[in-house]
Amino acid sequence: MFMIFVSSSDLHLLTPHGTTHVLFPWTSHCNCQERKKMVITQRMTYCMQRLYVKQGLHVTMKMVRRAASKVPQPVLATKPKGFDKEEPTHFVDTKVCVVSGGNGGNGVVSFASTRHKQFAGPDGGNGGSGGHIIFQVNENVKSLSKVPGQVAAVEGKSGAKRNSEGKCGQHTFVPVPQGTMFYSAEGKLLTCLDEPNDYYIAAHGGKGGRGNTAFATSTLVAPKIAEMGAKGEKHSLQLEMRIMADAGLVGFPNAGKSSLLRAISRARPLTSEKAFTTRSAHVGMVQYDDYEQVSVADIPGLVKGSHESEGLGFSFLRHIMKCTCLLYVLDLASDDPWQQYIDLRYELQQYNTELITRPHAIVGNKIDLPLSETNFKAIQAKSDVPVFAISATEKTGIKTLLIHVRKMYDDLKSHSQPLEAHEF
Ligand SMILES: Nc1nc2c(ncn2[C@@H]2O[C@H](COP(=O)(O)OP(=O)(O)O)[C@@H](O)[C@H]2O)c(=O)[nH]1
Ligand SMILES: [Mg+2]
Repeated sequence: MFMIFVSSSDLHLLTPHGTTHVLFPWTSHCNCQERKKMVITQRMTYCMQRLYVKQGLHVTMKMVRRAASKVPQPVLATKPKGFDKEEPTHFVDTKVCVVSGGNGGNGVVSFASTRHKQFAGPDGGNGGSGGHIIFQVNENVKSLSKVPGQVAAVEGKSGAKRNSEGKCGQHTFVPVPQGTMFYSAEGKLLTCLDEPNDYYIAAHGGKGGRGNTAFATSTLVAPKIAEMGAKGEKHSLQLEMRIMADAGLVGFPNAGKSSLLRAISRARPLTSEKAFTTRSAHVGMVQYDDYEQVSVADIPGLVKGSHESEGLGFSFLRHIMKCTCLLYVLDLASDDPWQQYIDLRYELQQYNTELITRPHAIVGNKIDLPLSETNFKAIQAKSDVPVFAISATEKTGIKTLLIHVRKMYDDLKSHSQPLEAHEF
């Protein structure tokens, strides 16, 4: 029997004699998009037909399609981390930014005087316009950490004699992640950039002033007036990301959320036995062998009464609002992990009832500790959602969990409904 299997770089065929043939080298023949989607292209069919004729192998398109539609496997980092940076960089999902458009250049008063004509009339040029501040979606930007607190555009240059126009100021482009929402200082939603390459002109530059040539008329042949350039717009904006991560880790302090994020990605939130070690959200990317990436957020621990601003308050419940699906991380070694789950759901429901309707799964952590096996079985019996037993420090059960996370992600993507933009 022939078997086809797809690796991250090639499509292989395994013959009954145990020899493998590279059917299609993805990396050399497909572009990035094709590789990502595992599209079976015309080029591939041609490649396979050639191989069929050459080696007398019977390969049907159905076999290839079945191989290509296999479940994507997570790829966990095997190399040690490059450098041991213990100062973690946290995720920035909101930012205040003061934007100011460039001022327009001034128009000038000037009179021409040539060799043959001493008073040759006005020749003062117009000033150039100031640049705009433009926020543009860039798919490579994942957080607002690089957005500066203040952005000022280039000013327009003043005009000059001989009707020379001043140079216009260049527009300043600020890259932002997809799904960035812009609020005015009063909290009014101005716009949301949802599509790739969408842009928003946040502050217009001022128009350049007119030089005295523009004011010359039949009755006023030598005007001594010119305009000043208009001032650029200046606003204070609040930027906020609509979606922070595809999956959010929700749990009480010390459940092992940060340890889990460290185990599945290259993010490095601090872990410790002390409660509230993580004080800001961290996001890590989980890689899959079909080149897809799923972002997972470690959200600081909730406590009972978080919805009434107990513990670290609701700022983290706001973060949870920005995760498309939720993973409830429970400490299986604690006395009653099921009660933890009920309490967590209660806190989320009190904050926003929509939160508990989001796709979710239960992750029972610390399966390596005594008593956890019994607790796990008890949760499994009570729960109607998938329950996974893992050990974040021993790295057991991680792969099964990540395959399920990918399934949730794919389901959500296939009927994707953008999360609602909300007013402050
Ligand atoms: N035995 C064991 N300890 C764990 C496991 N996961 C986390 N811990 C420990 O639990 C403590 C709290 O972990 P941390 O990731 O900081 O929890 P967080 O507050 O939910 O982020 C740390 O001392 C970890 O070493 C696990 O799977 N097994
Ligand atoms: Mg933590």
